[in-house]
Amino acid sequence: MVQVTKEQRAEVIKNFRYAGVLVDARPYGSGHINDTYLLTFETAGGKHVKIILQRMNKTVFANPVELMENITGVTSHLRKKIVENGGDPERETLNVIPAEDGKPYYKDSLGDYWRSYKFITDATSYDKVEKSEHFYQSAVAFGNFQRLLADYPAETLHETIKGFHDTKARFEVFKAAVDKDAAGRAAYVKDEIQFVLDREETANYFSGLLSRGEIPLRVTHNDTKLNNIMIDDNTGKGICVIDLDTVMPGLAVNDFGDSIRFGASTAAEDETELDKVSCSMELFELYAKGYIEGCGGKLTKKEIQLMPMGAKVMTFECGMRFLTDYLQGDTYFKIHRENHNLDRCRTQFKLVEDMERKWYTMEGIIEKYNCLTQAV
Ligand code: ADP
Ligand code: GN1
Ligand code: MG
Repeated sequence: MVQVTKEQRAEVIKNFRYAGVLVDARPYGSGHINDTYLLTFETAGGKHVKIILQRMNKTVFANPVELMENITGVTSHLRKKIVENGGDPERETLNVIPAEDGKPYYKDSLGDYWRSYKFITDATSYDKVEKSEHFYQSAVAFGNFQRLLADYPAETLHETIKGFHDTKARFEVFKAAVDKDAAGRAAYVKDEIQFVLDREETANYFSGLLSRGEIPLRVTHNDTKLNNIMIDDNTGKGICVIDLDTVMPGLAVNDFGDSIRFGASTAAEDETELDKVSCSMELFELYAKGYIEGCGGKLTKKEIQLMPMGAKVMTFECGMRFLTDYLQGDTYFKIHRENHNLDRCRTQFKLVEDMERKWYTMEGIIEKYNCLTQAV
């Protein structure tokens, strides 16, 4: 997407209901999709108030209005439950700040869509596990999120990205990208292409189970990276689940798996020294324990049993998506250096291989917790 100009940002800021005088505005966060800014306002009493402002990615999200309908629906539902449970709805869920016209977004004169949230203070979103306890707490929080949305009317949710975790369909898109070779890069990545082609069964695994009714479709987050959760700086608890763009009907095993892919890796998603990349079984176990606890008995035994497969499928899918984007000329994920998507793809495939090696260890860990649950 075209860079945001200062004039564009100024127009947008004027059109939201903010109190006070703007004293600072800067790019913020390390998401791969939206353009996020941190704004600071000084109010009449001299207090500094922080705000999140985001330009939604219109290449990725075809219908920002429907997307915001999902977010206002989900956050109102969460707010109600948080209040009922005696929690603090200002910090434990995202709070949308309306535009001047009362809508939950603003469409600027260039046709870009923007939205704004209250900034969650005294909390941090981590790109890497710094304390293993944080990872455990993020698992409890993502599990709670799943539980709190268990009675959300799924049929009212728009599918913000069609077939988002339809790994089978993504495999077909990948093959088409190889055939088209739009950026002329296929010859450089023969090994990576072969890695994907050798794993068609992995790509198809969940679609078969779903169509046979062996696992349920639930309201899920679908992008459960560690940096999509705010960890409270004082208590170390997962205080708020953020980045709700992809909340849609999906699989709980995929939510579990995506967290493992990102947070249980011993290295960053774009690490270039592949020797550093492996899937930590200690972190895998901690997350499994926290997620099962957080879901509070809502998961079936079959879903729990499939958790290692969720980890492998999500990691494989993500690697395949990075490689597809590399082949298509880096049009989807934001990149910050040459070959960035290829570097990301390689870490994911290294993790998949490591999970394949550690398969029985992962199954053993999950079996242990599955025996402890009351799930059916
Ligand atoms: P992307 O889809 O690009 O990943 P996110 O919605 O995850 O965008 O936002 C990017 C980053 O901005 C997050 O990782 C987090 O650090 C920060 N952020 C987003 N919303 C808030 C919020 N309400 N309060 C504090 N930080 C936030
Ligand atoms: C994107 O938005 P962000 O950075 O949290 C992507 C996820 C990928 C992830 C890989 C809407 O997540 O699906 O798993 O990058 N989000 C979207 O880091 O495509
Ligand atoms: Mg994010």
